Amino acid sequence: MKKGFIKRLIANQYTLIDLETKEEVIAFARGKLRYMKLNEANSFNRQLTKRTKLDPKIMKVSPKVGDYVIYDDSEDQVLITEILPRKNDLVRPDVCNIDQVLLVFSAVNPDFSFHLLDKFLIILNQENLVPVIVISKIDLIEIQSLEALKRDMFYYEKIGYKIYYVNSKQQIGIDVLAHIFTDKLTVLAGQTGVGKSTLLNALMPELKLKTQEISKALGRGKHTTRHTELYEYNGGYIVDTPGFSKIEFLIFHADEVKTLYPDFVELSTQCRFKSNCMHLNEPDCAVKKAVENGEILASRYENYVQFCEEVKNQKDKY
Ligand SMILES: Nc1nc2c(ncn2[C@@H]2O[C@H](COP(=O)(O)OP(=O)(O)O)[C@@H](O)[C@H]2O)c(=O)[nH]1
Ligand SMILES: [Mg+2]
Ligand SMILES: [Zn+2]
Repeated sequence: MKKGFIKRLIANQYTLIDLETKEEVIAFARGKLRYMKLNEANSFNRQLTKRTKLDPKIMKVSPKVGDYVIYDDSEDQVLITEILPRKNDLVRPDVCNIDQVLLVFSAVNPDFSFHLLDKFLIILNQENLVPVIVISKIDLIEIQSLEALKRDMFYYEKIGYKIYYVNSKQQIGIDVLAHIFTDKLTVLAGQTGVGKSTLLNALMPELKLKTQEISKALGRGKHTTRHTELYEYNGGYIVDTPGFSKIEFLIFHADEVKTLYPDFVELSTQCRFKSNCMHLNEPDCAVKKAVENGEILASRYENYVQFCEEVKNQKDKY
């Protein structure tokens, strides 16, 4: 029984890395669908169960980039025979087993938004994805404004998030970022124009060439050909296409929001109503107290209240 890791998919052809020999193997999947156990109630799972009547624990899916698979090379054509359980799963990009998401925000142009940051953090938390926050274009912001931003961002550092500041154009802050990719599969995310491509090029100057070669090799059909690829970088992998281009909640109940704010969860043991406290209008709420005395960033709480509203209002849509 040989195990491999899928690093590339072009049309129906998979490139595996054998886990033992580290050699590349070209493989195919017999038929289109495979069985897989989904162990978590993530949104991917919810989407599938909405559409199908199958047991959500056993689904038919195709292998995809990021999968660990069992393959059979006893015949001429190497076949993928089984997909090992996934720890998480994305549709755009079509990649699974992601270790971290590089959340890119620009300091300006577009302006930094705490609302967007908190929203991304909720969604990633819900999908069991670990964020690393990168703030780009620090060369375009006044020094005082940058210091004010860093002061606010210190709150996020305190509650456990990693934050990096870069100027990708002049390669500033890139060196310290480089080590975070080792042994990990990383996806980039962030609004258009925040500097994701520029950051990737700063990390991998050879990348531009590579993407050009690939589109040439794929020719005109590139828009219709399925193509997902991982780039090797510093002992890890980076996904070639950014994710979360359209970010929307897949939260159906307002009381789920509080479970996705780890800082609030920790404090809720001190709320009168413990984990039942919504931190909105309840008496003796430790979260509201912490907001009042400045221990919780005011914008973080304001966004929380807004998200609860948003989730309540979207109910009509479903
Ligand atoms: N001054 C400055 N400009 C940047 C930086 N990062 C990106 N840009 C510029 O911002 C614009 C959008 O960057 P791009 O990488 O295409 O953003 P993407 O849409 O997230 O991929 C481009 O004009 C970049 O040159 C940075 O750190 N400093
Ligand atoms: Mg881009
Ligand atoms: Zn509370």
